[in-house]
Amino acid sequence: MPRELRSHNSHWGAFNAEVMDGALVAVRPYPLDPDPSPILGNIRDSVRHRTRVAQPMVRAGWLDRGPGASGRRGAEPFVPVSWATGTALLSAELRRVIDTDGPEAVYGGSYGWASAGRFHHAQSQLHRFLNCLGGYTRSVNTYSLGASAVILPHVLGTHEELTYRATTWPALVSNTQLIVCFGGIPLKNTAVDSGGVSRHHVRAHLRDAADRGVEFVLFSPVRDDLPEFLSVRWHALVPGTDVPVMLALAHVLITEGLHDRAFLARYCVGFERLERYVLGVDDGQPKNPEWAESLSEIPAQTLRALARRMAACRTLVTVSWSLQRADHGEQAPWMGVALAAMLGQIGLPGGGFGFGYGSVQRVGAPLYFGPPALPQGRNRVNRFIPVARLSDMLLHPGEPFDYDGRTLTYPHVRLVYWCGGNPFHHHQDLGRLRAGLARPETIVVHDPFWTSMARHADIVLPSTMTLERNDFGGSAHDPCLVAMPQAVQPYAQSRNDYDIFADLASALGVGEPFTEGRDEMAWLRHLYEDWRGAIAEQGVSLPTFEEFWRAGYLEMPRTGGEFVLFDAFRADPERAPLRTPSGRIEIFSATVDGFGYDDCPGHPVWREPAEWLGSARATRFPLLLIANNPRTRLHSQLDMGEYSQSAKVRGREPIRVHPADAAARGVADGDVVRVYNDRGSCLAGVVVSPDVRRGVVQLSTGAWYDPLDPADERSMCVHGNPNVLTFDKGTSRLAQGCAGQHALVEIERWDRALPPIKVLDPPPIERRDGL
Ligand code: PGD
Repeated sequence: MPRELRSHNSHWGAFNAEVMDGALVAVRPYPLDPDPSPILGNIRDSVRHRTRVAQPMVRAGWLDRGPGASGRRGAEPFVPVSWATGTALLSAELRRVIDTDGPEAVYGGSYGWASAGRFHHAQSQLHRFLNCLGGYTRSVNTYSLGASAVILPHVLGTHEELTYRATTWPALVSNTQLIVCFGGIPLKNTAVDSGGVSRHHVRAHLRDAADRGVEFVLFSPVRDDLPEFLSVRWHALVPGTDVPVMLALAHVLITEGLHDRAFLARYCVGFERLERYVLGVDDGQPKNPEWAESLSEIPAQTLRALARRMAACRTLVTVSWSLQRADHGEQAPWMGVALAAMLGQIGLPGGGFGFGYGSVQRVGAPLYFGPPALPQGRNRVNRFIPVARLSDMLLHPGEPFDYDGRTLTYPHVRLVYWCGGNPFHHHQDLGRLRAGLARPETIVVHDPFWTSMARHADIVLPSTMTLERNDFGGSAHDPCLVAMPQAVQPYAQSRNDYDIFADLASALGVGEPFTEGRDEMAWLRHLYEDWRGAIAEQGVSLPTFEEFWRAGYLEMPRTGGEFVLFDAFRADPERAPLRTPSGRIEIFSATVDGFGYDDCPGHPVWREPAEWLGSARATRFPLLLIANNPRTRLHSQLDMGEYSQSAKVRGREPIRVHPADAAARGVADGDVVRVYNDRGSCLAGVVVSPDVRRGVVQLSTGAWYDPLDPADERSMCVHGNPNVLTFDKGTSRLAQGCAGQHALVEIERWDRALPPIKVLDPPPIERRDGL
């Protein structure tokens, strides 16, 4: 049989699927990709992996006792049912909930990245379906950018432009002399972008920067947050103390007269308020380098010298997205902007402020025409939660909460519907999440795999994997729209989310509004041709759908040249003001100040995080855990894949430990440790490494949650999911964002027999006749 190549896209790279005899035999990176991601190595074995969901499943207790029988979610067997039974049960349950409590009783926030195909985009499909039924309670913002999405519009009048119009890499590399990176530019994250990546370009840009002699200064507890080929001065600060370091740099600039007064007067408001704070006029505490040293452990002299150097050359201050995924996460990007403003280089090529270089591939990329998207319809329910307040919503219905100057109320949710996301991956304090998930009357999940969220559902509907359907993938930050023709047959009885929703919609009397009479290929053709027509109106001619589908890859023209962030504002702040109340950079925001939040006042401040190495709690749990995004997979996706598995230590997620901390605990490379605090515990496999600072351990997210005792909400995870340890608290009353990066923990060697990993096998299945 000849081998066939099918073009395809994933969030971590475009590729050709090599198919023989109907089976996927290899995954070949897109030939034009200069730096393909090894994460592609997870795909091949996952397609027919035993953790695929084979047919619709219903939790035994829900089937026997009906909705509301929640006591043993996550600890009961599942009963396989036919599609007809599954559709009938679920459509009746949706009707019951909506008729009894209205559509707002359905939580359809369904956060998650799902897959790169834009038509089969799982969240859009779910939202379109629920909108046909009257709407749903939604979520706002993301786990990626919970705090910055709320604070930065108050400060800069925009959040999006920091990503979409960030100074492009060539403009940056050829002008910058010094990049001061708070949180680094980790290459592992740039492997990934939502919608797909056809060319991984960040490594090449960084190499270019190295060749040009750009200086890099890294403030991070983890050395490889910048690649080793750069000339880097690594300052391994105490995690969570970036803001004191920035304040101290500001202190030096002010006291030595190095700040750009003219820029601050013309382009900013409220600098005087920050200045009083930095100088300690009101609280008696100057935020000088000695003060910052006492918190961050970075020598005062180092900070003084750095501030002088920053003022003397073209300097970019970058803040990674991870810094705002922490308690008081609003402060680091806000103070980063203020520091850059004091240097007076905002709006100049290679100077000013950068946010999220190294957090995904798109920051610093040019813009292309964004791909076609499925219309989601209109949500007639006006209830929402900030996305990371999921457990609060489930545990505290009817109670008030603060958000961006408003007091809102948590809705009474009866039915939770998840499609294309995994809260057991992305949410904090999983013991608390499990308590929350015990509350709703019904939980529905679509997923190709038996993820933990699927295991905690009542009705599980098996979705196809992306290679089992037709689609296209791409993003506005990538030059290629990729045709994704079906490569292999659907696994067992799995079906496309679209077809599942079409049947449910038809059973609920909204079949026509949902499908508009189209099947999968008719939708693809329709969305593409509509999109092509809109682009033609801008004078750009693209191939027909048939031509695109045959070619597999559509190389797109750019919609613009190089960007310099805020250059128009700098050129003429009267004609191109920012969309803030003052039209200028709000170093002091009267709006935020007016909200009266003690944990997010009117200008950037240092507030102690709930957990850091300086907390009293550190006497009990003396190590600071960094729970960052993983290197060997995207989030929790395809954790069973070959590449992700290759990094495990005795089957457990690797945890990096500093040699001194390892020695103090009698722990060596290759040992398994129990990582614990008073919220939970997990096992992890030790990698002793000097690349994390002393007092810090690093355990990435994404190992599938695998409780030793599934009936115990706070059971130890035997696999290494760090979210059993993280705390579930909003970043502040302003943004209520995810603060999952940090938690205090302790580790101890695990000398007992290693419990088996169960999550890489299906849960117990109880076959019954006639269903
Ligand atoms: P994924 O693992 O990508 O995680 O959280 P997110 O929920 O996005 O989950 C996607 C799920 O979709 C997988 O289960 C996959 O199998 C499924 N899926 C894929 N394709 C399809 C499909 O076509 N249909 C259906 N129905 N399902 C599909 C990510 C989130 O985690 C993010 S973005 C960030 S930045 C956060 N980061 C951190 C962090 O830094 N630290 C901590 N502690 N926690 C975090 N959580 C957040």
